[in-house]
Amino acid sequence: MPRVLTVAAAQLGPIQRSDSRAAAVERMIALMREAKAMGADVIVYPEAALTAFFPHWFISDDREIDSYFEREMPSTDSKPLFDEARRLKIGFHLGYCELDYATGAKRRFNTAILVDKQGEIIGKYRKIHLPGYVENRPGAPFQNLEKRYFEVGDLGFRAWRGFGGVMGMMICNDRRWPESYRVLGLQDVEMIFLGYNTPAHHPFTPEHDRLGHFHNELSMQAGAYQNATWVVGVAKAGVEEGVDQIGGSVIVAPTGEIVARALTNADELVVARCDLDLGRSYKESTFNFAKHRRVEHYKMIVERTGAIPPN
Ligand code: ING
Repeated sequence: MPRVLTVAAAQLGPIQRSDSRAAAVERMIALMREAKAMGADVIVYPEAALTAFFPHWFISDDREIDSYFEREMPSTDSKPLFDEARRLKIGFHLGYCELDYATGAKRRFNTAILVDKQGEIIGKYRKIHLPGYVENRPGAPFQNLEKRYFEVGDLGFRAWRGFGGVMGMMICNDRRWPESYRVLGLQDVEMIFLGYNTPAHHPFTPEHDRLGHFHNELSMQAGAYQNATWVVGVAKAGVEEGVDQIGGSVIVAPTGEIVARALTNADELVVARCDLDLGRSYKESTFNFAKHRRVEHYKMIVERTGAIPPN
């Protein structure tokens, strides 16, 4: 019996600072209803889907920074999303900014959760690869202050059983790092959900601008193929607080092929029927890690120690 999951990538257009969380949730619920009508089992929302991507500008006031974070999940504003998902019996992946007090101290994370069709949180991930920098760079047209506003995720890359398969998560810049996929691949992941906020312009390396979409797809197609897993990448797109962000949401098969993609930079649903067994033949042949992968024989020093590998 094939394990086919109908997946809806719910790309969002910009969310401005003046837009309320309630307005963002309303947009997400509209996409959720459309996804359900198309038979979707799970809907995937972007990174930081409840608010504007505030790491793009400098905020000095601590309380103002905290205003972009959720103190609990479901939060008051996101509860309607959980309620509607439960009513429709559809699962979802949601990126949001998390305030955590579990250790007694206040900690801020760039977080994502996976919620099953009963509205229960299956798993949580906190972004590990934080791009950007800590100190404001006033000369730049916009910032990336994720290293200032977030701590490095402390939950690792974990896979969970859900939706009849093995599911994993990562967030945005994580998709550019092969380790993110491989750690999940070593857990036999079959589908990875990720959201992103990716500017079209790179202030400090403008020569990279022309390859933004190529690198977006390359990263996810390589990760999918080399770990025989589905990858669902979902953008927050369009001009958000003056920063033009790429769209390009995609659903990538374990073969590395893009099976569906967004055509706009607005709210847009991208739907595909995903056979969770499609990666099996690769996991049993080309990417049979037990048979072919030889970590103990890799002569290169994994950490950048400057050592020249023996010839
Ligand atoms: N954004 C960007 C991303 O990784 C970036 C930052 C863009 C880094 C391009 C390097 C190159 O897609 C987030 N939020 O990680």
